[in-house]
Amino acid sequence: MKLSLKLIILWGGSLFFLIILFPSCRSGRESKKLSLPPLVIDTDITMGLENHDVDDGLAIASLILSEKYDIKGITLTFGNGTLDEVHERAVDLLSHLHRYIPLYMGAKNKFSLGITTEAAKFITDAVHKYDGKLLLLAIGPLTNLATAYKLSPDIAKKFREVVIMGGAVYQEGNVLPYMKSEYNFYRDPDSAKIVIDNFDNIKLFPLDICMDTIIGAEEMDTLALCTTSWCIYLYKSIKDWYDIMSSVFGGFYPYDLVAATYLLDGDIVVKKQWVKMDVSTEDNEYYGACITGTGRKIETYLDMDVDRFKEDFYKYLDITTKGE
Ligand SMILES: [Ca+2]
Repeated sequence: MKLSLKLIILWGGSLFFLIILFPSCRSGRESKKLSLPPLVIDTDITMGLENHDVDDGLAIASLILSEKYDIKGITLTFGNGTLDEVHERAVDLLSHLHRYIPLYMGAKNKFSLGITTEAAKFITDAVHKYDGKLLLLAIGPLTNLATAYKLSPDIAKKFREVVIMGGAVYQEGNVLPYMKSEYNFYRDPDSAKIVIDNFDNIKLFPLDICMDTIIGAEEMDTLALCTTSWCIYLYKSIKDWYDIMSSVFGGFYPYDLVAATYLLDGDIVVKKQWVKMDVSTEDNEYYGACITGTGRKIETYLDMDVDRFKEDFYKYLDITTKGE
């Protein structure tokens, strides 16, 4: 918490400096921001941390670089790493993108459900402030969102969209040994169940669509040819994970980036379905699994246009080799 506050104060200072020096920039940028849809990102980013997944970093970067949303805050959760690791990685990414977005510390583990954190508080406040207009992209365990719901149950009906990467509906999961559950839901099934049972306007991106393609050798080779400082940082941040995953899968699955790309280009989706769904909290091989045929109908995204997704990958992550 201290670090994020410090950063906010530091960047707040820089922002003040820029506003004083460049008042014309302020008016242009602020008027543009006013017309953009407000978005909160709830994440367990670990991009750049050795042997850790990179998809949250790609998701956040694409949303920032697109400038299609007014990102009001990023709420942090345990998941791919510890909360402190996640915070450190979020600070690192924002520093490299030279962007100021407030960070809010959230759940340390699944037992944080129901314990008020600055993340849960921020989510409830933001939903009330932007009543009916706020979008949320949830790309980690759902503890922060479920805790926000416990603080203020009315928020469940007040989002414009709650875009979630989580669950495995018609295909096997990605958690050993049973492969019934998907990782985000598995890390906190109670919270996933609260969200699936209660929130309106959910757009669910399960493994069914998020594993339609991989980021493989072609994408890495193209990224390596891009020589902007951003591309160099990005390549360095994801190479280690690519090397680990490519030996098994030929690349890494872009999971969270798929959900983020939907927010930038809804046409990547070619198949969706309303699926009756419950989340199992039973302490057996179905722990955290999606159980279909029971529960509420959830708008579930199942297949993507892979070529279009790959085009968006380069476009929204500013990967260009033009003129070189
Ligand atoms: Ca994630």
